[in-house]
Amino acid sequence: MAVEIVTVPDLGGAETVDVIELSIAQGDAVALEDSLLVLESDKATMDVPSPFAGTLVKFLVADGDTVKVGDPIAEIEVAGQQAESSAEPAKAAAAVIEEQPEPVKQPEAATVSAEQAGGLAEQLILVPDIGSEDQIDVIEISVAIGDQVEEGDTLLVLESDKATMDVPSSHSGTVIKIIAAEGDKLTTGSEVAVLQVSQTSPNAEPAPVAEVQAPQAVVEPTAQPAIAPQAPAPVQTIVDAAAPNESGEVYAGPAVRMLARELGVDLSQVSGTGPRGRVQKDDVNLYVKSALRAAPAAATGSGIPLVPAVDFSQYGEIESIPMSKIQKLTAANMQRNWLNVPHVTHFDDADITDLEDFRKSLADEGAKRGIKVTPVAFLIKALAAAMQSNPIFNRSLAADGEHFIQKHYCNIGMAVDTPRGLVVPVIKDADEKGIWDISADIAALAASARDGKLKPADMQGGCFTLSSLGAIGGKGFTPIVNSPEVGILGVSKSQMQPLWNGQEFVPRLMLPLCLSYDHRVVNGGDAGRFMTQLVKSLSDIRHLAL
Ligand code: CAO
Repeated sequence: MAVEIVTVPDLGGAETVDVIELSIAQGDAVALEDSLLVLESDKATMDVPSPFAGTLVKFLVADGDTVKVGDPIAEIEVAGQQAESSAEPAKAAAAVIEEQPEPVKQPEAATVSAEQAGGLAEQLILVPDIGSEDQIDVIEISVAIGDQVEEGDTLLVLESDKATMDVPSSHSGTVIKIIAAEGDKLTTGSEVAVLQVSQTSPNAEPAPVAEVQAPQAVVEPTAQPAIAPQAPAPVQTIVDAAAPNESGEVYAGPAVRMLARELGVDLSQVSGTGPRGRVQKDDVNLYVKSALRAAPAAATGSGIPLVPAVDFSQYGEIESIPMSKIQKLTAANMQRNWLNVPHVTHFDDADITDLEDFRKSLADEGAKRGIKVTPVAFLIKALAAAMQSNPIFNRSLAADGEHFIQKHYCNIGMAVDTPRGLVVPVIKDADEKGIWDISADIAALAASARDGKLKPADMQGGCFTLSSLGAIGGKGFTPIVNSPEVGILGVSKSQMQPLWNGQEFVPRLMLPLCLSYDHRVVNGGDAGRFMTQLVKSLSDIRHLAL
């Protein structure tokens, strides 16, 4: 074991720089080229990558220190090396840098571990010349262990603040090890992956340099010989950190800019807590957390102000009653439909005097059949007929907002009031059924609904919904469309009313009908025609036989 001292490398002209970030902690394992700390000059930030693999014994500088070239900055315990006496750390460090063996692979590194194994060899793949010495973030690993790759296939993607770069494979083979990881910083010659290649593979020549997918400038691939990485340049200028982005004078490094992009954060809105207001990752995270906390207080996802929570107990005794699953679903569906569908409700009354006489006349027959015929059966029958004549009511708006879906079947949902909440079983093929069959379906489905025995299939496939409150009361209401259906008929309580027949007022049983429709699909004229037909057939049910 030996303790090596890392010193401040060439600063590219700057005399002194500030230590603005210690990237790792004492005792951390350090791989070759791992960033140890970040220095900052007036113009740029610089990562100091480790020239050794080992364990960080300690930093010799602290956050905020000012340092110059050659100053000792860290001690790293390197495995498998003899200790060297170093009375003067700075000099010793310099010696270490000069004398250390090449820490990365030599030119033949591209085939370094080409151990023969039945005609197969291991091939180390390196980052080819990327045209700069910048350390660039790995934003995507494009392959997985076991993948078969061809020469030129992308292995990973690098992203600087100006461009993304695909790093292609210089060989064809099977990926057996991925060395780089997302978030790593790589530069020319960095190790990417190990492939198992055929020894007879002719592609000893390496892949061309990555194509730079910069928005404006595409750097043409350059044929390169096998990368012969040098000992890692200990300092790489990352970015002109003082350069403002489009949104203003933002002082942040590339990793922070990438994080902000990923999270959709406008960096100009983030307060930097680093030296000279530099925005750090923690600042971005904190900004996002605060934004998320603030959002619910101001609005829901639709930007609709929330109803403020009220502590009702301050006004009297209360109890909290858990909602059933059906009640929660109904609440969500009603809100969704109410917010999404432009509703219009059209009102009319049907004279059901004759219908009721006829219905009552069926009582004996119904008793024999064990079927009770209620007004709802006639309503469903009349609705099915009106949908046949007005097929626009049997449409839905396609999800793309550019098509109508015309249904050629006619299933009618029926709202059922149950102790657990509102459910809507569906009477299938209502257009093909007679009053007896519809009545039987209504009774069976209403019973299943109240007993909680409806199956999912019983509630699926509806084209239109009937909500009958006639047995309960009311003069009219505005039902909410059960989207993606486009219409719903609300029925209130029938009442005897004086009706002018042209000569005199006569008592007639009038049934209030309320047709709500989705005005994206149905126009007022469509609704008027639909309702008129409905009123006509309920007023004279002989029309239902036509
Ligand atoms: N006007 C006056 N009386 C009416 C009527 C009307 N529009 N509709 C039904 N009635 C009468 C029936 O004639 C029946 O009386 P009789 O027993 O004397 O013949 C009685 O009311 C019961 O009828 P019903 O409406 O319950 O008949 P049904 O079994 O065919 O109804 C169902 C089934 C499921 C529609 C009904 O039970 C129900 O749950 N309705 C509530 C629907 C609802 O909650 N809608 C609101 C949804 S939005 O919140």
